[in-house]
Amino acid sequence: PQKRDTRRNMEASLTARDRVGIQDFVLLDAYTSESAFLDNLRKRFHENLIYTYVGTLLVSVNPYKDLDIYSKKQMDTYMGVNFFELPPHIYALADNVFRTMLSEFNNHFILISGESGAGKTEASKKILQFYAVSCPSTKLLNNVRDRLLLSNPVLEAFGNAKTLKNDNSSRFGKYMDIQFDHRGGAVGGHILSYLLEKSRVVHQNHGERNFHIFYQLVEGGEEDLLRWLGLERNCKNYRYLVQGDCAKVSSINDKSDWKTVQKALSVIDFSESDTEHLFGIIASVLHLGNLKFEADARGYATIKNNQETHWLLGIPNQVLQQGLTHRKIEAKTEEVLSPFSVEHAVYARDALAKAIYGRTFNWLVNKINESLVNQDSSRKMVVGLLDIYGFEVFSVNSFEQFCINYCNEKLQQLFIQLTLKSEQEEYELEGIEWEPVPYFNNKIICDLVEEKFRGIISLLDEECLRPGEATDLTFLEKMEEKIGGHPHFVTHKLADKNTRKTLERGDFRLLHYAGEVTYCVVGFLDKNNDLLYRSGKEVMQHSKNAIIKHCFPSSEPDNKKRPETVVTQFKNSLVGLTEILTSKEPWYVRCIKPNESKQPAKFDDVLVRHQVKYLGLMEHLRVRRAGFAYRRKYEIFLQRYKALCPDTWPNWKGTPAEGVRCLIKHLGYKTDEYKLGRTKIFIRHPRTLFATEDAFQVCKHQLATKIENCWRGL
Ligand code: AOV
Ligand code: MG
Repeated sequence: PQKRDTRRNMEASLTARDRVGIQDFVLLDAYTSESAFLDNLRKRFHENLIYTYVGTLLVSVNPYKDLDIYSKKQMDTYMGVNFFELPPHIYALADNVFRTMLSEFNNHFILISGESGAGKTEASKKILQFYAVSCPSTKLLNNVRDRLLLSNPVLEAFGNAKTLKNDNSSRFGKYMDIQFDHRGGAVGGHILSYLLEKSRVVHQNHGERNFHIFYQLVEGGEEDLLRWLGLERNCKNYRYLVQGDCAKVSSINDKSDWKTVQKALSVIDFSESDTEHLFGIIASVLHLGNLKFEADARGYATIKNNQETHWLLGIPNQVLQQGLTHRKIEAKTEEVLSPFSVEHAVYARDALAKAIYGRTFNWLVNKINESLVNQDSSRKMVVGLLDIYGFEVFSVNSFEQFCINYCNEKLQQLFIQLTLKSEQEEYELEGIEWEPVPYFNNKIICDLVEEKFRGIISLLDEECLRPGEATDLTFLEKMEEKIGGHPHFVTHKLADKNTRKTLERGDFRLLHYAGEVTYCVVGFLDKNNDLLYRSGKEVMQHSKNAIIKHCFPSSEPDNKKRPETVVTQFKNSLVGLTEILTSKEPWYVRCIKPNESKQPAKFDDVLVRHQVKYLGLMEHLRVRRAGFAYRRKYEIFLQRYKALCPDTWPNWKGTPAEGVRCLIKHLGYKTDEYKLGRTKIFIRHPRTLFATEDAFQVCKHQLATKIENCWRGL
């Protein structure tokens, strides 16, 4: 009753439909018009109603200010209430996923998408927080809950950074399984991380920062710790921290974030020596960045200053010096050391810094996973949360943006396949009358990037196999030759007169589903090869730092066997991710960025309209509106609700389809509310199913009481 009261109050305060718009686009009168869609979104945004449904899909517009809608009280309000009965909320979605999982004993995932800064990471955190509060709690479960929650600040510290688009931009992809037992207790978790943007360790564009953890350590680290690490409390002193010229960010408090991370590490089972080694590595990367090289009389590199690095890494100074200034080459029967030029040594130093950081990040993810392992081996169900880097376009875009935008292209493809494509195919398959809704299928762009032999990835890898001969420019020429005619690909040479003005000679442009992006080809080969000299690797094997020792095992295959290129590894990991996702029930949060200046209360029509378009929201709405919100196999539907009809309870003798027909007749379903397909029942509106579900709950309760009374009587 308390919940119903809250609901009534909310409804009362939300009476003026004109003011607050409509909470589900499916109910919008002029539903096919993009302007009406936009009007509704804008109206609600200005009333601080950032969430709106399209059926069960949640649209979220970033408010860029703190709203008082994430309190414990709000969580309580949304717990266990039917989806459409309260104003739209991320908690309603989380709760609905949770309860569906519990009633159907299956696995789910929530795909959170939208461009950089649209609010994906925030949304994923809200969902996790909701589960942390709403799940049953015991001492053991609370322990898991705390670890799940606290894995976030740690991973964000090491994997997020300020970019021009977002002060807390995810620079890695994250997929997290939250595991539940049959009662709904959170019993464990597992995180998969995808391609960390390692290049940021050694280079940041103007207005951007390195990963948060570096600034947290320098700003927040205790005096003793800094002294021990040989660091000074001044970011300006470190070459790896000054290139973006914005060490201080008003929205970020590095000092207090440092404290949060410290606390989190202790909860996630990090021993004192783990943290010592971890921060030894972070500091050593900073020191590594400050290493300077000089040319000796023969023009070879020697190290000018080297105070702390070797000590922090636990590597003899001589060994480190040699490893940074020479490479090992195999001659016929012996190995010879070939000295580097200064330029070459700088390159090798940066490569080593990136490798150290990248491998430490992977170690960190593994370590967190160890602490989240579910101790109970009984069957569990999962809700997967996918929060990946959003589509991004900067004034100069490089290999990193190419990978990130390719990843978004793949997720859009998955969304299309799971909603627009399969939904429409299912109606056809089930023999339901259907007027097809046309949509833009971005498969053509995915193919352009990943097709075997002639996709961009294949061409890039091919060039990477020709060291000495191939350059970034030959890669560009190869693309022009092989895919020059593709409608989504253009270069300076291929462009018409007008477009040519907007392209440099070393650029190529892709027409992504979310817009055009011009990539500068410089660095593509190098970043894709991600070469780390063997001597650098071997030097690391001397380390006394336990994490480094673990990250650079001596059994690692050397350069003789060619490792997979960065983009191919990434492509394969995305194939794996797609497989994980398609085995689960999908739910969607589509995040929208209201303006480019990160300001509250500013709704840029052109920007939002563009996102509504490319996120496929209008098409999704059309399919939803004309289609059916729910569908269940006859067997499953009958099994769950058969107790509601005397003819089907306790056992129905005929076919499941006949049973369902009998059941819904008894329940009084109206003919326009449902359709019967070949294997499934399709229900148009959620409210129909909710009414049935409510009746079922009452019936279940009555049955339980009856049984209890029986026992008492006995
Ligand atoms: P992203 O994950 O989608 O971008 P975030 O979730 O990091 O974007 O959101 C960017 C910023 O917007 C946050 O740091 C908050 O300041 C603000 N914000 C987002 N959602 C909310 C909300 N619900 N309430 C209040 N403020 C919010 V990227 O990781 O860049 O693709 O790679
Ligand atoms: Mg993010």
